[in-house]
Amino acid sequence: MRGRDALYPRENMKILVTGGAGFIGSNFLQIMVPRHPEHSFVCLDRLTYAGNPLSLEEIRDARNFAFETGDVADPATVTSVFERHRPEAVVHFAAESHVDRSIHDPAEFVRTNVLGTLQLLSAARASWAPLGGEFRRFHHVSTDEVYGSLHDEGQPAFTEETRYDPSSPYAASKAGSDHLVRAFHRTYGLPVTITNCSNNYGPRQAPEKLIPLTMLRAVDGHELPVYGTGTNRRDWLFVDDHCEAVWMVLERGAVGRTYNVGGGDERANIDVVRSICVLVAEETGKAAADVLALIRFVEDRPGHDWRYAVESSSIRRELGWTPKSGMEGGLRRTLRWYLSHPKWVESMRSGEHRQWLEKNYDRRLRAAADKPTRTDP
Ligand code: NAD
Ligand code: TDX
Repeated sequence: MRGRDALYPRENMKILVTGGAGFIGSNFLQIMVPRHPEHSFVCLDRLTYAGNPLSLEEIRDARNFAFETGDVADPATVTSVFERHRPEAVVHFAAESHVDRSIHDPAEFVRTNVLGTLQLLSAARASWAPLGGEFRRFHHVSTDEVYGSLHDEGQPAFTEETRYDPSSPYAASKAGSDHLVRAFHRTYGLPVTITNCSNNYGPRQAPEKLIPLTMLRAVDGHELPVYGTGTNRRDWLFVDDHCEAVWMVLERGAVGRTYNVGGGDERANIDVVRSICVLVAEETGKAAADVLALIRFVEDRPGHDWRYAVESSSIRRELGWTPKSGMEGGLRRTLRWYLSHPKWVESMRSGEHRQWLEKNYDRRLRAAADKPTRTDP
């Protein structure tokens, strides 16, 4: 389906991908750079604790790929990237993305997520306005967390019409960025699209998010922190399925539209953690009971959203997207990737990561040690 709004027939698009050294951005580039030799890709990334050049090793020397180190919130950097590379499309992944860090340092989230998005929108507007915006696209990658929390299991999943009600500073900053993207479309006619996706997992995710944190600590025999009672629920999607959704929307999504993207695989955190324990035991030869015994229920995340579930019928119906990976296979693939990339793991777990573990977990784990161990919520 190549409608009036289609990105093509442009054959040689220059696509600016922000945050491409992070989890989802690097998986996106690893898929799209070799698949689309007719396009060229420029990655702009500040290489924070979440970004890693090793995540782009396989495509580093590709003819249709270039890398720029820089801050999306710095106007001079963004202007210079637009002037030198003249991108015709932007896929905006760059963000401070960790809810727990946003609780400790909300200002950095507003700077990168709100002001960074504003700088990119302004640069795209300035660069594309004289060309009328035809065949230009600004795709903004956002989250289901903008909708806040569902409160019981019977409540219908988030749709594109659900009212924004963000809980954490992270979610509030992403909500702010979504509003700016829509405002640039309504006010200046910038050709934008947005996706709001549920929780991703897969290779190259920074080891402070639940799934890689649990996998790597279980392999090392360290305690596994589960917030509260572990009954909070998330809707999980394998990262490649998210990347395909973003590409479909970039290519064929209607201008001005938002598409929700969800895995439709909703699980309680404690069930995810237990599945990982069993998987780690299978893949490493440990006894499952020993790995499961590492679980600790620790002090809850403040403002912890209870349940996310995303209704993705628009993107399924209109663009034909459907997730391909089931969670059991996806988790095993993910664990095997971490086990076979020790250099990457080591580079992500250096100094800064250790400080984060101390700051977020030491007190919680000490308090949990004073209570009798529980294996059930
Ligand atoms: P990530 O934290 O793994 O990666 C973020 C990347 O952005 C890193 O490479 C980092 O170096 C870069 N970055 C941070 N600040 C920057 C700045 N000021 N300038 C330039 N680069 C900067 O994040 P992720 O999990 O890959 O998420 C990517 C996007 O997808 C985010 O916008 C996030 O809100 C959204 N999202 C993530 C999930 C998920 O489950 N991870 C789900 C839905 C939506
Ligand atoms: O140590 C932990 N223990 C724990 O119980 C951590 C790190 C998390 N959790 C819980 C909190 C959440 O209910 O696990 C769940 C998943 O936590 P995260 O991996 O931190 O993800 P979440 O907070 O759900 O946010 C993620 O999905 C939406 C991404 O980090 C966001 O960028 C995305 O927008």
